[in-house]
Amino acid sequence: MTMALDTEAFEANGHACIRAPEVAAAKARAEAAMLDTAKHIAKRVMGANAPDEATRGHQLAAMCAQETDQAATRACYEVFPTLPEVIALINAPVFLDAAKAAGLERPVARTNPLVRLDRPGDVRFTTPLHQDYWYSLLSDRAVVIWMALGPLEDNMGAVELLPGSHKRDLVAFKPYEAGHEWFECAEEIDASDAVAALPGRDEAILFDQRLIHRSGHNSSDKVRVTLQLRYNDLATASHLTSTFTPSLSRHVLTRQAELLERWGYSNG
Ligand SMILES: O=C(O)CCC(=O)C(=O)O
Repeated sequence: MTMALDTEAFEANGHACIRAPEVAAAKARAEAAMLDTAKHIAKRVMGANAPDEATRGHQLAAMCAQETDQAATRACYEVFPTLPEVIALINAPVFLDAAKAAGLERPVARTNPLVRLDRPGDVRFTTPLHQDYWYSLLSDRAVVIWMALGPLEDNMGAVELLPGSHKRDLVAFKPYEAGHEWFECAEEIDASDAVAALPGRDEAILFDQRLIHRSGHNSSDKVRVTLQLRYNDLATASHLTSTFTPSLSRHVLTRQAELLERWGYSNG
C-alpha cells in the first residue's frame, strides 16, 4: 500500500485527504453491514411497510420517508456504532498508517468510531465552529478521520474546515445554546476561508484535533451518514489512561432498576 496521505498539506493546513482503494474497501465493509442491519431494523419497526432497497442510501431515505416518530432511523443511529464491521474500522491499516504519517507514533482509539445520521433538513446535531481537542486533552498529537458512508453530494452538508487554524492553541469555548454539548469558540471566528470537504468514495479527511471546523447543512432529501475515527498518540500522551469509558447504556440501567424493584429492593 502506498502512503495515501499528503503529509505536506496536512502540516500546512491541518487537514488532508487520504485517498486509496483501501479506503473504499473499508467503507464498503461497513456499509454492507449497515444495509443488512437497516433492513432488519425496518422489518422489526415498520413491519409490512418496511422498505427493501438495494443500497444503504436508498434504504435509509425510504425508511426516513415512511417511518413514524423517526423510530426506525433512530434505531439505526443507536445500533450502527455497535456493528463489529464498524468498530473494526479503527483497526484498518489504511487509517492507522495515515494517522502515523500525520505524526502519531502509537495511535490508540480516542473514542469508539462515531456514526452520525443527519436526516434531511435536521439541524439538531450540527456543530458550530469548534476544535476537537476539548474531547481529548491527553496527547498533543491527535487526529480525526472523517468520512461519508455512501455518496456525499454538496447539498448533503460537507464538513467545513478552517485551513491553518490547527496552529492555534486550545481556543476558549462558550456554551452552545442550540446544541446538546458544551462547545463553540467563544471568540468571533472569521470563517470566510473555510473549505467544504466532500470526500469521495475512496477518500477520507484526516484533520488535526486543533483544527477549527463545523458541520454543513443537509438540505437534500437523503440521510447523510458520516463516520469519525479518532486517535490519540500513546507515545506522547500525558497520562497512561483513556479518553472514553464504555459503560452500561440507559437501556440496561432502566431494566436493572425495574428488576431490582420487582425483586423487592427499594430504589432509595
Ligand atoms: O460531521 C459533522 O457534521 C461535523 C463533525 C464534527 O464536528 C466533528 O467531527 O467534530
